[in-house]
Amino acid sequence: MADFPFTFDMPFPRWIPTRVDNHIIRKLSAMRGQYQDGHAYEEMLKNEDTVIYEVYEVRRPEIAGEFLMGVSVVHPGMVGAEFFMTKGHFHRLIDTAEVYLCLSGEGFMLMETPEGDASVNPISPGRVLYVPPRWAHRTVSTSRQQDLVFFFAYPANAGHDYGTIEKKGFRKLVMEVEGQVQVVDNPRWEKP
Ligand code: M6P
Ligand code: ZN
Repeated sequence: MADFPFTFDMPFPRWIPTRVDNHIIRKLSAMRGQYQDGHAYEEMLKNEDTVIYEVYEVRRPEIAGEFLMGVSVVHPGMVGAEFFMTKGHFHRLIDTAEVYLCLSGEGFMLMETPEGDASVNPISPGRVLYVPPRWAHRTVSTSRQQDLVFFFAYPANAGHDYGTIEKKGFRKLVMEVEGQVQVVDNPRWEKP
């Protein structure tokens, strides 16, 4: 049976799709080892397993030719001096790209390749960001009050590879330094 075209809406101001097949809720406990300040992380977790981000997926069969889509919401907050962020991943099929459209909030997309290239792009409402094949990607929410919300689409057979990132994190961190949002080098990546 052939698939029929379909539509869904992302109503302002929350942008949550009217069609959601899977709702992922990622809490602090799923992020162990990712934040630089391990002490701040453990103290925060003792108090509450805070929701860091949520993904509203519009699922499709995980086969070549299909797209997976959805809306991600990264809540405002910090672990120590580091802003809330997604786990981040390479695609298991590393030669696959992804497209993002920022809908509200503000933040950064951290990206890097296995070869050591790194790119940090600010994102704000209306901005489209293209993640080319081979670039790992992580979103960071830097607003004090607002959720960072964005639409995404990527090949349905791409898959996620979290293991590589879990070892050392991304090469760059987004921190608050002297009251300012700053992108700094991750000390876990030694200098060349
Ligand atoms: C984006 C997309 C999703 C991803 C989500 C959360 O919305 O890239 O594929 O699942 O961010 O990021 P992560 O999977 O790294 O936790
Ligand atoms: Zn991806």
